[in-house]
Amino acid sequence: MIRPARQVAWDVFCHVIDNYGDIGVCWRLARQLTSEHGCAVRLWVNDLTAFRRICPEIDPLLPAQYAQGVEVRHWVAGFPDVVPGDVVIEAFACQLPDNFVAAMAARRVSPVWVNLEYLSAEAWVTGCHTLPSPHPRFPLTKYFFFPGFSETNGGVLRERDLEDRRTAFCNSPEQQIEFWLSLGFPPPPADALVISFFSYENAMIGDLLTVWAQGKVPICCLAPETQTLTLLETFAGQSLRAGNTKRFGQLEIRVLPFVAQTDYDRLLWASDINFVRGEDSFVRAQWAEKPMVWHIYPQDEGAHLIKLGAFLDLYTASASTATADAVRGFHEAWNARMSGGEQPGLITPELWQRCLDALPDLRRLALNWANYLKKQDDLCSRLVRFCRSKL
Ligand code: TRH
Repeated sequence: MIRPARQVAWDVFCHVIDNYGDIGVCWRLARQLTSEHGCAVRLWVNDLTAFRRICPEIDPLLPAQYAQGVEVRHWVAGFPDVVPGDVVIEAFACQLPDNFVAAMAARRVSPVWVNLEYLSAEAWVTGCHTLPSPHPRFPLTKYFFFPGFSETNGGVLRERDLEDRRTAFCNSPEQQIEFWLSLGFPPPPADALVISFFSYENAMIGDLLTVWAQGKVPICCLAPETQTLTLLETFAGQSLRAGNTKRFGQLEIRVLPFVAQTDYDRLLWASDINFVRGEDSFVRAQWAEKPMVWHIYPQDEGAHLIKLGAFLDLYTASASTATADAVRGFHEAWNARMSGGEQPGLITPELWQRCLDALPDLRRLALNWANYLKKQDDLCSRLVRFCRSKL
């Protein structure tokens, strides 16, 4: 491929381990590098089928294609001999192909090599952010880039036009109606609390849906068609698929199709509360400026609970004790895992009621948090600046 002169060439490597967060983050980054920073981005992805779910224009059968200005390459075994770009990003410590690393070392000027790490609010992140690690064999240095929630680390992804797009959507009943119809549903009932519901297979889903069904507040639960469908079906006592609407007391469940990433943002903006998971939906819920519940990706020996606690400490720092307790209590229950597996029975009507009572405060908290984050540079800008300083 011929690239225009002076355009910095980036290779971004994404190894999808499971689900959609790895590609979710890499795809956002690749688009932003291209559209906002004028970079020529080649995105290597091992699983184009997963990619297609968040970006339907991807053809999983093509070894190379362009999508939204990004060159997308299928990362397969038997990696081709290509000339590495000026910057190489390995996302989430994915292992680069050996011949590619050798080609990096063979370049006249070594590429800037960055391992884009997982997002964490833990304090140690700042100390490790941008630390170099020399390659044991080649004259190459890899830098660790840690996303986070302060000026002293890598920040979080945020497109330049995100705020404008969100505001335009939230102020436009027409756009919202069009959005609901595009999902195959009418707008939710006006008196219902609208909850988007994206989580891992959490044994407490049934308990929570029961609390909602038997509660006083009408709830419209928007559940994307994912692996949690089986648990929803167990609760419903019937099979479910995208397009279904089912009613249980005060609870209406709508099973949504899995939508493109840009539409997922709209879903978060259109909901009153967002249940999210992993990394990317978790960040997007923060930009939606709505109360949220995070189902963190479970790690061995409960490491994720430390990560969860670190985030909640920051997120609730300005909250009243009652509000902070409601947030923490619900998150602890939703993320509870004992050595034998998840613990049903922790989600109670009282726990949920504490959240409902705190809702006005939770809305303020979400807004304050987003305003705090908005004062900082976004991850992509920080990454570009860092890489430029090493070029
Ligand atoms: O899917 P996730 O659980 O992803 C991951 C992976 O498990 C990964 O291995 C782990 O390392 C990481 O989490 C922390 O959750 P996440 O990060 O929220 O990614 C989901 C993506 O899917 C996000 O980009 C939003 C997108 N999405 C859509 O595009 N459409 C949809 O309908 C939904 C529900 C999500």
